[in-house]
This record gives sequence, C-alpha cells and structure tokens, in this order.
Amino acid sequence: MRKLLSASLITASLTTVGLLPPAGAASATTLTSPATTLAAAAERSGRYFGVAVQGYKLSDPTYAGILDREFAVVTPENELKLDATEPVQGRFTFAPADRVVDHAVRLGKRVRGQTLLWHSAQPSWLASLRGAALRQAMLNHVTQVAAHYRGRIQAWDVVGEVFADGPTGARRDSNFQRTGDDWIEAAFRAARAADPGAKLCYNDYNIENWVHAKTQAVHRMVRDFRARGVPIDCVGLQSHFTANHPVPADFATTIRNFAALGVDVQLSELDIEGSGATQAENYRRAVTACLAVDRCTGITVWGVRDSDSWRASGTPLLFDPTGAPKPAYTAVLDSLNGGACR
Ligand code: 9MR
Repeated sequence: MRKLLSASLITASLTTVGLLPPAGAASATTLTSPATTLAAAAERSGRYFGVAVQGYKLSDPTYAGILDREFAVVTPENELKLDATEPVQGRFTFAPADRVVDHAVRLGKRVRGQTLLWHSAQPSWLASLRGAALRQAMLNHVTQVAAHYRGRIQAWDVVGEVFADGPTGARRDSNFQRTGDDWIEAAFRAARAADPGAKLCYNDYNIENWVHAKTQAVHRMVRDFRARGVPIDCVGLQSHFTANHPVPADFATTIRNFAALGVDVQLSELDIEGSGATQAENYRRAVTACLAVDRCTGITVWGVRDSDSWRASGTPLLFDPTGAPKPAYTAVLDSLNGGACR
C-alpha cells in the first residue's frame, strides 16, 4: 500500500509539472516514440522535409512510394524552369509542371516553385532579346507563371544564382543582369503582385560558408531589400556539398545571420557526396545546423535515390538505387528526432 501510494504521488507530481500526460491521454511512450518518416520527424520540430521531383518518374512505383511516404514538400526539379514553361515567347506550357504539382497537392503535400528567373535553362528566343524588350518579357514571364500557380505554390524561388563565385562578391554576368541592377527587385515585385499569398525566396549555391565573399554579397542584397521594402520572405541555401566543398563549420552561423534579417531560411537543394558513416555524419551536421535556428523552416534534398541525382556518380542522396534507405537516411531521421539514437 505504501509503495502504491508513493507511486501515485510521483505520477501526480509528474503530471502537474507537465512531464506526464493526464490520465486518459496517450501514454508517454506513444508521445515520445521517434517519428518513422522524414516528413513526420521534421514536422514535430515545426519544419518540413522536402524533395526535388522529376515528373516523368512518378510512374515508377518505387520512386513514387518513397516520395509519398517520406516527404511533405515537393520541388519540381526542372519543370518550372524558363525553357520548360515558356519554350516559345508568350506560349506557356504548364502540363509537365502541373503533373508534379497536381500529384503533390492530391497527396496533401506543399510545393516549392523553382525558379522563375535563372541565367541557365533559358529558351533560345529569350537570348535574342535585349534592353526594354527583354525586361518586359522577363516580367511577363514572372507574372504569367506565378499567376497560373496562384494558391498552389507555397514558396517561389523568384530568382536564383545571380552572384559570381570568387573573391569579389560581384553580380554574375547574364542577359537579365545587363538590363540593370534592379532586375531582381523588379522580379520580386512582379511575383508578389501575381501571387500575393506565396512566400518569395532568393536561392543560391556556395553561400553556406559565412566568410565567403558570395555569402556576404547575398546577405547585403537581402538586407538592402528588407530595408527598402522589396518583398522577400526567404532565402534558400542550396547546400550542394562535396569533399572539396564540405558542410562548413560555421553553417549555423550563416543560417542565423540570414534569419536575423527577418527572412525564413531553407536548405533548398541539399545533397552531400560520399557514402557510409562519413556521409551520414555530414548529413547529420547539415540537419543539425538547420535545427539550431528557429527560422530555418525546412530542408529539401535534391532528389530521391542516388540514381535520380544530377550527379549520380557522387551518390549524394538518402536512398540507394534500389530504394533502400542509406546510413545517411538514418542519420537524418535520427537528427530530426532529436538525436536520441546517437
Ligand atoms: O538537377 C537539375 C538537373 O536535372 C538539370 O539538368 C539542371 C539544369 O536545368 O539543373 C539541375 O538543378 C539545379 C537547380 O535547378 C539549381 N541549382 C543547381 C542544381 C544542380 O545543377
């Protein structure tokens, strides 16, 4: 009796301080058991876990099975790029992107759009335009595509990769850049007008290391946009890592410094070349850096299986070509669950 009494007293006090659920609620074991998918584990920390999808692979049951089970957010890998959506000036082709977007929406997933304006993957008609004609075509593209997807795309990468690599932090030369420095803010304003509900992001690579000139240049641009009321809500750090370009030691600092500008931050195209325990540890470090910053709101990996990757030979993803989860998958899931299995 004495033992029983003290046990119930202990239970009562744990319930009072909120460590145990009240009687009748789900058991403590249920509440703390680790989530078993990337999407569910990320959601518990208030974040999303997403993936880049190639529409033509949706008919592959292994591919679609992993996508449907593990990921909450989808980025069409190529179907929303300029050459795909406006192959002929003024004639828009949405069917390939719609296939991915409709699949995601049907399954209750959210969509990240990538990219309204990029120096690469441009249709040939665009390359022949200059000056005011190019500026007008560019803004018309943003308006038409963002308006078509209004309400279905949660976040747009409006513009991507406008800074050059190297020590100067200068803008990359491109046809858009040659229309004047203000082309980026003009694009953000056009996107906001066309779809006021979508979050608008800037997206770039090699901006994960805080001390790099390119990182500093993007940070300055975003700070300037925020100061002048240019509508920008988020920054995507692509996060393509290799042995020569590893997850930087100051990754969380970079994420925190972007977030301090008042924008959300996402790891927008994460992949890390390698294999086994080393790759798993590198994934763990990348995920942990995001989890360290409240405004790091989500992570997208750039493909499902290694064989789906734009650099398949580097085996940079979470699933092997058979669809089996790799050690990197386990490390990511464990990190999202709070690292309990470490
Ligand atoms: O993974 C994409 C690959 O399938 C395309 O051929 C390529 C060109 O459109 O783009 C790749 O994705 C890129 C992304 O759109 C922007 N950041 C770099 C990605 C890897 O090159």
